[in-house]
Amino acid sequence: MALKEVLAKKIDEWRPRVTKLVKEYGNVKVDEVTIRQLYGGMRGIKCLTTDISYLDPYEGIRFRGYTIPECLEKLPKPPGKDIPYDEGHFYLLLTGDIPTEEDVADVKAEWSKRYRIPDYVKDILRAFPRDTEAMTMFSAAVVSMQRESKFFKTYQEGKLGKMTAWEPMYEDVMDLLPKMATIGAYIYRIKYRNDTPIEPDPDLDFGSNFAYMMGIPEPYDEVSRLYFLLHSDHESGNVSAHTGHLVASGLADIYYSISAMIDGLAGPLHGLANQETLKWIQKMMEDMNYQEPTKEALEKYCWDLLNSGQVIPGYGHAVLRKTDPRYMAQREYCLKHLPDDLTFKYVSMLFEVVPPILQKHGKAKNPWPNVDAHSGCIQWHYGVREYNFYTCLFSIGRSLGVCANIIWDRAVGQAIERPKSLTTDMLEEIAGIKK
Ligand code: HAX
Repeated sequence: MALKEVLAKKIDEWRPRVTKLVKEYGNVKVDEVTIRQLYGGMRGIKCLTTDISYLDPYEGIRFRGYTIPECLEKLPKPPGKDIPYDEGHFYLLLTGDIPTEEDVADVKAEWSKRYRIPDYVKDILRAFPRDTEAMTMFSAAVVSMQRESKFFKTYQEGKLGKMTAWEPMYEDVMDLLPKMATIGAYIYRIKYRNDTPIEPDPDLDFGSNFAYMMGIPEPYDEVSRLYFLLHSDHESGNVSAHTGHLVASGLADIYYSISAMIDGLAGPLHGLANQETLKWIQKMMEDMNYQEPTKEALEKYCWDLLNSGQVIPGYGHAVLRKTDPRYMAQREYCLKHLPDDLTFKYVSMLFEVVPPILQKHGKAKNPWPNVDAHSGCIQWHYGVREYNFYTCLFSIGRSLGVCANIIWDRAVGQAIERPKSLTTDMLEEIAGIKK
């Protein structure tokens, strides 16, 4: 059965569960909210729903109930390769089922028709001054394609029904996702490779096509598939996923929503952390004359950073309380494929050195590394050395999960988001400080 039919069946089965919860159990209390949480980025408040992924603080992410090692083992892979198709991972995110080879081939065939980006997108990208941030170009390219939206067209024609709204959203997602790889690679080639874009090859899978359009030989296809899978989703509350969901909740189409998601990734506490980490490590390597790292030298380096009031990039997490399994998956890749890479040796030794230091420092609730402590090192090894591009890679991966979430938002009729605000006066009253 084609993906859309499988999804339609799942949606029909799912809706009564949501309806029952809201109608019969709508007043059941889920959580309480404290003043600390209101000022503290709403940390830990249980106020969103998603079935695409769940982040356990001690176990890390599960995509549709599967851990990262389980996904890497169970999802279909291209012949002779170790890392699964992103097409199959998207199928899993969307349906909750591990796809067959045939299911993956269907998605691959759908995407292969849709890799090419319109000429006007190329013109827009070319019109940017070359020193424009890659993320700015990415966000603008995606929103520029809004005129293609079938969801928006359906709305304008007055045909957007609550029960059917997911269908044009699904079509938009299938149009946009393959283009995310093309836009990313296009920006890379015009900005950093002397304006030499490479057109997509429709016969290739998502990760291989990206590697091909980047102009980087194997095993960069494996690196790309792995990177996109690992970054695809992390529940709904992180800045990028939440921004995408929030914008879509106003019934904006996927182009507005994913452009906003990209903007949400751009900050140093979120998606930009991967380049900040690599920058920091490479400065450290330079200061140590590119010698093999020693524990003592790294310890001093970390304490100097902390004592200057800065955070150790790539360490800590708002939810996780153990080493991020996305970090571990990349570490395993490096142990297998690039054990002698000097940057990896630094990354590896920091893994030994930083957690005890952060514990001693006593501030960070989670002293362990997150995904961003590792990813830049692999990209650098394969020749992607333009730090500012790294968050674009994150954007391509994250769009897989955010798109799956937004289709389901429309399928179960998620309402427009509108939490309530309070003033400082009101909180002082609630706290009993002021009468
Ligand atoms: N180094 C030093 N101090 C740290 C720290 C780190 N890596 N992580 C947290 N802290 C500090 C915080 O700055 C905070 O200090 P103050 O009380 O003085 O403000 C204190 O510890 C408590 O913070 P927390 O509750 O443990 O962490 P938060 O939930 O507030 O923030 C962050 C989580 C990921 C933003 C944080 O750990 C951080 O800044 N890490 C470094 C940047 C980074 O790696 N970001 C990527 C995260 C993964 C991601 O989303 N990628 O997209």
